[in-house]
Amino acid sequence: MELKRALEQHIAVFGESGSGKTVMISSFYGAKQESQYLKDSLFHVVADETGQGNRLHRNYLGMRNSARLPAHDRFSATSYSFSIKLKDGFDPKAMKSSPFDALRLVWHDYPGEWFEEDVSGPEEAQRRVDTFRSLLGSDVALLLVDGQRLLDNAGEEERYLQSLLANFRNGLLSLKDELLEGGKPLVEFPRIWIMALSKSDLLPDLDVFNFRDLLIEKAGEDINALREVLAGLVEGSDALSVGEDFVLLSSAKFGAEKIEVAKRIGLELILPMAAILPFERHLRWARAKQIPGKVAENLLSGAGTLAAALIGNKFQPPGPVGPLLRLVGLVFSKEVVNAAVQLAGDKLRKANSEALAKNDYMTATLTGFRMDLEQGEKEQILLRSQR
Ligand SMILES: Nc1nc2c(ncn2[C@@H]2O[C@H](COP(=O)(O)OP(=O)(O)OP(=O)(O)O)[C@@H](O)[C@H]2O)c(=O)[nH]1
Ligand SMILES: [Mg+2]
Repeated sequence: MELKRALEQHIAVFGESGSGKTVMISSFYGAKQESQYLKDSLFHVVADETGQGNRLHRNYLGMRNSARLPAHDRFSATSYSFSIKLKDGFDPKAMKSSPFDALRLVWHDYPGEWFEEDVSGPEEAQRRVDTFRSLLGSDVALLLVDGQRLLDNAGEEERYLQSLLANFRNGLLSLKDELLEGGKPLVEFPRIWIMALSKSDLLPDLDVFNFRDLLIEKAGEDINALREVLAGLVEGSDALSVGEDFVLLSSAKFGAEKIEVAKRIGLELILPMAAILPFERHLRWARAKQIPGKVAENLLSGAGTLAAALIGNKFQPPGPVGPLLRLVGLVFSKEVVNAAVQLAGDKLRKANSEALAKNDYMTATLTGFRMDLEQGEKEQILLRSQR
């Protein structure tokens, strides 16, 4: 079989110690190994490193079966690579016309201590910079806001929120000189910074709008300040969303005697957010001419292929294309991209069931991801930027 590119999406997760990073990735991965999931889903999620996958799975089983929490692994920044493999039964013809035949998610954990505290020596300082560099290829970053800490500071949440955001800001500033070689701003950099409430099960009355309002009311200035720092790191800083998207997450319901891993919130949105949000957002910015050329090229290189896969590879002869669309993908006509961008609501559901009927699993999976995002908004656990 002809070997094609995997569409690879990276996501960076920033969270302080105890904010729930390890539990989250364990719950994300473990849930996808449950027999019911394997049966129902169109794809399998497989850790590219077997040992790492087993560790996450074991963490999950420990929680599910014995209410045992994963050990803290402070300071250990790790990247996890997962392949999203389509289940057998897809139509090889549909696959053949698809511009890629696999998806991959790379998940980067960045420990918040490296923002909170001074590093212990030059070696750790170097590791901190190297780790940050390794996640620069991520399109999406999640900034974890710890639900437990919000509860602990009920009524004066600003105390926690302002210090959290100040830590992130100062951490980034302290990395700046080493990140920017010769002071040159970065082209490749996460441009969508989502505020994510972890442990949202502890705040059952808070929907995503309340979460947004709380952040804006109690720490709006700090979000602005963080945005300014991030803007100072990147080329084309108009193409940047900081604190404009919000999501609620919970990895399980934690009781004294049991941990109910089936009661998750928002974890099903992680793959769709990583795969689809950048596509939608980058095209929108490109159309609004918010991106300078070099940046556009970088951001849009995958968009055309994703557009084609989303609408089921209805390839069209390349008519005259403008410069933007030439970047989006040489062979993709304006119609393909427009059709993909505008796919929503009933049209989206129709495209999804048509793809399913044709056993075109790649299109079905990607349209399914977009439906997940719409559903997340309906359930008020996700709020996407309108910009
Ligand atoms: N209620 C609730 N508690 C959670 C959730 N996720 C994690 N916790 C609690 O938070 C603790 C810390 O979670 P971890 O995942 O270990 O945190 P971490 O971010 O990996 O922390 P470090 O390894 O120290 O960087 C867990 O032991 C749980 O008690 C959640 O979704 N809901
Ligand atoms: Mg951890």
